[in-house]
Parts: sequence; C-alpha cells; structure tokens
Amino acid sequence: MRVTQAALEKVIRDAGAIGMKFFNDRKNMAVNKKAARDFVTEADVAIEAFLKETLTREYPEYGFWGEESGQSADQASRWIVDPIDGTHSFKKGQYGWSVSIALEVDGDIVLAAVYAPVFNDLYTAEKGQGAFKNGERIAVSDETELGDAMIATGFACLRNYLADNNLERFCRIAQRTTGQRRFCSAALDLCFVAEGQVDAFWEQELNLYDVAAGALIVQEAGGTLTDFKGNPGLFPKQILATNGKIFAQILPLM
Ligand code: 2AM
Ligand code: CA
Ligand code: CA
Ligand code: CA
Repeated sequence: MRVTQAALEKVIRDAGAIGMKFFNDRKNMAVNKKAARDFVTEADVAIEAFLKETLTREYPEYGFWGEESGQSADQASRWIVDPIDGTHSFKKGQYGWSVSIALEVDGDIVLAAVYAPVFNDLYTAEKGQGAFKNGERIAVSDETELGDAMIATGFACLRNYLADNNLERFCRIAQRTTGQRRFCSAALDLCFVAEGQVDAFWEQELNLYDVAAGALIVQEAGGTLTDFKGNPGLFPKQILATNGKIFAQILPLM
C-alpha cells in the first residue's frame, strides 16, 4: 500500500473544506430527496465528486465506492467513502457531521480517516498501528460499570419502517445507564467510542460506507466490534461498538 497518512489527511481536509464552503452558505444550497425522508445536498455530491476524482487519479489501482455515486468496476481493493455522514445535521446547521474515508484491501479495512470539519477534528487509524485524533494516540474509556456509562445510538432504521426500530432497545438500555446521546453521524459516533467520549454505540440498518472507517478506528483504539449477538466483526446492519469493559453487561440488553 503506497498511500501515506499525510496524503490521506490532505485529501480529507480538502474534502472538509469543500463541505465548509457549502455549510457556511447553506441558505443557497440545493437540497434534493433520494427517497422519502432521505436528503441529499449539493455538498454531498460535490465532496464525493472531488474524492472520487482525486483518489482514482492518484491511486488507479483501487476502485471507488461512495454513497452518492455507487461502486466503480470490481477491483479487489477500493476506497469506501461517505462524503457527508450526517447530512440531515449538515442541512440544519448542526455541527456533528463528518467525511469518512476507508481503504479496503482484499476484503480488509487497512486505513481509515474520519474528519469533522466544524470541530476541525481528524480521527485516523491504520491496521495494527493504533488510532489517533489530531495526531495524538487515542484509546477507549476505562468505564467498567454499565450503570455509570454514557451510550449513543441512532435511528436510521426508523426511516425504513422496521418492526425492530430500536425504540424498545433504546428504552431498555437507557434505563440501565447514566447518559444517553444521539449525535447523528455513525462514523463520528464510532470515533467517540474510540476516544472514550461514549462507552458504547449501536445502530441498525447502516451501510458499509457509514461505518467502514469508524470501525477500524474503534478497533485500533482497543474497542470491541460485534453484531447484536456478540459475533465479532463488522456488521453494518447491526453494529455494536464498546470499550470492551462494559461489553458483557450491555450485550444481554441488545
Ligand atoms: P447519512 O447522513 O450519510 O445519510 C444516522 O442515524 C446515520 O444513519 C447516519 O450515518 C446516516 O447517514 C444514516 N442514514 C440516513 N438515512 C438512512 C436510511 N434511510 N437508511 C439507513 N441509514 C441512513
Ligand atoms: Ca445519505
Ligand atoms: Ca452515512
Ligand atoms: Ca452520506
């Protein structure tokens, strides 16, 4: 792999800068719908076009898969990109949105970056090399008591009218924890687990581009990554990330 951390950092910061230009002038930004209750803005499309053009020009050996433009020809290795994770937050002028880029090589996520432009926070990880926030090494929290824990979740599944819509699970876990948050960018939620801002995060019905980068960042920060049954691995349709110490306490409540 000839991609350097520095090169990836430049690309994601440039992508974030494009996002900020739209964010600061969002009254004039075109907003469309892909489906009912599913927004896409001019900024989503512009950031993804920039990333696709730049990454495929610099690294023709990798394919590209982004939320807005879909998958390119079937290279075994590819970039997995979410140009804006948290589009609804972005559109409303809230701060918690991010750009997410992962590099998958032969089925393995090996490089990850998640950038939250409004906070100017950059999370990165390389497989086997640890996780970093703004260049400093990060680790999951030391919380060992579910009762004292801070959890985060999301409700993307509500838009898909599922019977298992996470509301009962949220109530169950909320009753057993001290703090509950709903931030709205799954990529960033995973980074918050990685740096210990929250002790666990789960969500359903996500896609690989939402979580590919954040998942590596959690793992490299020492967290657990499973489905709701506790099977280890990356399951976008049912993702549970924890600090490891409260894993056994939260799992029976999933
Ligand atoms: P997005 O902002 O890139 O669309 C928030 O709960 C998370 O769910 C975000 O990662 C968001 O990504 C994603 N999301 C938004 N709409 C969704 C839908 N209809 N189905 C699945 N995930 C969705
Ligand atoms: Ca979207
Ligand atoms: Ca997303
Ligand atoms: Ca998106």
